[in-house]
Amino acid sequence: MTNTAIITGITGQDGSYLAELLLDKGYKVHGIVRRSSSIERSRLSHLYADKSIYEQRLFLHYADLEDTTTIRRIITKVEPDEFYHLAGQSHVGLSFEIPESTCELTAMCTLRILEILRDQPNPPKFLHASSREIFGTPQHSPQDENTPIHPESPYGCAKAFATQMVQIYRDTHGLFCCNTIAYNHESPRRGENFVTRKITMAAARIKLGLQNELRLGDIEAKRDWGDARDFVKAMWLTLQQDQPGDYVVASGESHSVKEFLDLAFRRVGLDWKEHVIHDDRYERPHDVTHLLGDAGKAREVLGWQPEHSFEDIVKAMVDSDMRNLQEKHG
Ligand code: NDP
Ligand code: GDR
Repeated sequence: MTNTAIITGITGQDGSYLAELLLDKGYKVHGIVRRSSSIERSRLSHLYADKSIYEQRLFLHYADLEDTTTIRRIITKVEPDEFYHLAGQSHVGLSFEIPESTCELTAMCTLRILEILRDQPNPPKFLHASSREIFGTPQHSPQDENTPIHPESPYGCAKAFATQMVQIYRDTHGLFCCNTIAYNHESPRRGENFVTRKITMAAARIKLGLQNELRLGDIEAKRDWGDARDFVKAMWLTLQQDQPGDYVVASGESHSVKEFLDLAFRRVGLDWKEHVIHDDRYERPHDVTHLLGDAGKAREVLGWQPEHSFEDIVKAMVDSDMRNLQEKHG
C-alpha cells in the first residue's frame, strides 16, 4: 500500500530533503506552498523537472499557513497517513524584529493544524519540527528531552508553545503527534541569511573576486551543527514508531562560528581573518551561546545515527557554492 504524506514548508531546506526521502521510499507527497511573486522554487526544481514524479507522486497545493480553511480542505481531500509540519518563520535573530508574525505562524498555526487533525475521522501521524531554542540557556549540558523549557527568543517561545501543544494533543486527545527537538542542521540548501551559508557563500565569492569582506555578529557563539539530510531521516523514523514521542536530534558536537569560518575559508585557500569584519547589526538582543544536544533517545529508540561529520558539512557547502558561482560567472 502506498503511504501518503503532507509536508508544510516543502520549499524550505528540510522540506525539500524530506520530500526526496519520502519519494525514494515510494510515498505520494503533497506539499503545501504559499503564493509568492516568484514561482521559482529552487530547492524543488529538480523534482518538478522529473515527469515521472511531478503530478504523479509529488503534488503541490497553495495555502498560506494562516489559511486554515484551505489547509482543512487539503487534509480532508488528501487523507494523509503522515503529516510533517515544517513551515514557519525560522530565523531566530529576525524573530526579535517580527515577533507577532513569528508567533502567529510558528505557534498559533501549529495549534490550528492540530485542531483540524482532531476533527478528522482518521487523523494522520503528525510531526512538528521543534527546536532546541525552546531550552534557551540551559542549566545543564548536554540537553535532552527532560531539559526544562525556558525560551529566550520570540522564536523559541513560539516553538515552546507549539511543542507543548503537540504534547497536550497527544496526551488529552490521543493524537499520534510528535516533536523532533532539533539542533542546528545545515546543507548546501541552507537559507542564505543563516550564519553557515552566509560564510560558505562569502568564502566562495571572495575567492572568485566577487566580494571583499564578510560582516558578521558574534563569532564566539557555539552551535551543535548537523546535516539536514540526517535530520529529516530522524523525522521520518519518529513517525514509524508504534508509540508517539519527542526526540532530541543533535550531532552531539559543539563548534564555534570561528571554527566554521576557519574550515570554510581554508577550503578555498583563504584566511578568514583578512576578510571578516564585526558588524553590530548582526548581534542579537539576546543570543544563546553554548548548545549541545544529547540524541541518546533517538539513537536508542529510533536507531538514528548521523552520517555526516562537521567537516563534511562545511566542505559540501563551500564546494557547492563554488560550483554554482563558477557556473553562473564562468
Ligand atoms: P526554512 O526557512 O528553510 O523553510 C521554512 C519553510 O516554511 C519554507 O518552505 C517557507 O516557505 C515556509 N513558510 C514560511 N512561512 C510560511 C507561511 N506563512 N505559509 C506557508 N509556508 C510558510 O527552514 P528549515 O527547512 O531550515 O527548517 C524547517 C523547520 O524546522 C522550521 O520550522 C524551523 O524553525 C525548524 N527547525 C530548523 C532547524 C535548522 O537548523 N534548520 C533546527 C530546529 C528547528 P517559502 O519557501 O515560501 O519561504
Ligand atoms: P540559529 O542559527 O540562530 O542558531 O537558529 P543562525 O545560523 O542564524 O545563527 C547561529 C549563530 O551565529 C551567530 N551569528 C550570526 N547569525 C546570522 N544568522 N548572521 C550573522 O551574520 C551572524 N553572525 C554571528 C548567531 O548570533 C548565532 O549565535 C537556527 C535556525 O535554523 C532555527 O530555525 C533553529 O531552530 C535553530 O538553528 C536550532
